[in-house]
Amino acid sequence: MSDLAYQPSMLDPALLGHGPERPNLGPLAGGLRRHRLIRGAWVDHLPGWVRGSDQVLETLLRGVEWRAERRRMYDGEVAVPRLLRWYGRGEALPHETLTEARERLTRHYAAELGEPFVTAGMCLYRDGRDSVAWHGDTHGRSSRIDTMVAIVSFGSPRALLLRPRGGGESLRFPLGHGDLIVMGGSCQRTWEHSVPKTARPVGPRVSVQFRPIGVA
Ligand SMILES: O=C(O)CCC(=O)C(=O)O
Repeated sequence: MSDLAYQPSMLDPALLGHGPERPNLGPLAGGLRRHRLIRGAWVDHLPGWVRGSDQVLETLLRGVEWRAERRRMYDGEVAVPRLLRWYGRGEALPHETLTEARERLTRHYAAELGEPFVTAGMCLYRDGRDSVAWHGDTHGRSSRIDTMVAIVSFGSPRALLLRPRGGGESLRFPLGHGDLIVMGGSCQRTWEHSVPKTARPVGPRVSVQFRPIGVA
């Protein structure tokens, strides 16, 4: 994947020589800001949760077996506009910071979620032409119950948009290198989210989505 050049952030403290050398996670409590949405949905947002994230991104770009998928559309088939990799229960994640992130999220949300984050879905947006269309994650239990999907973003900033199902004004969350966003409550059933294409010249972005088992 040599064409996926990512320009390391010159603001990354690890590169300025006075910050952490290794990736590490900031505190969740006190840092997360909750946005309460209509219909029992909410979004927690914490920019810059993963510090020193260049190393994680490098591992994700070079070390993950990314898969191109195709899906049926009308009477033909189209390429899914992003690359994908799914890590199921018990499968080792490609970087220890991701394993730690999943554990920290599980601990932080234990009382509210009542079960651990288990799976990690990953998407690689190679450039601004890659995207994900409006949808909710309603393929599993999330079609019936309140749950959470926690997303950690690495690489070029992209916007995650949210809008109420059936119409309404959309909200925009800019997701930058090392940022965390958690969609909770009824969000997957009552709202939809998307990452639109952009004409801006953006580099690669990897989204890591942690979900409880049976949520997809
Ligand atoms: O890129 C993202 O952060 C969102 C990915 C997403 O919505 C999905 O894979 O269901």
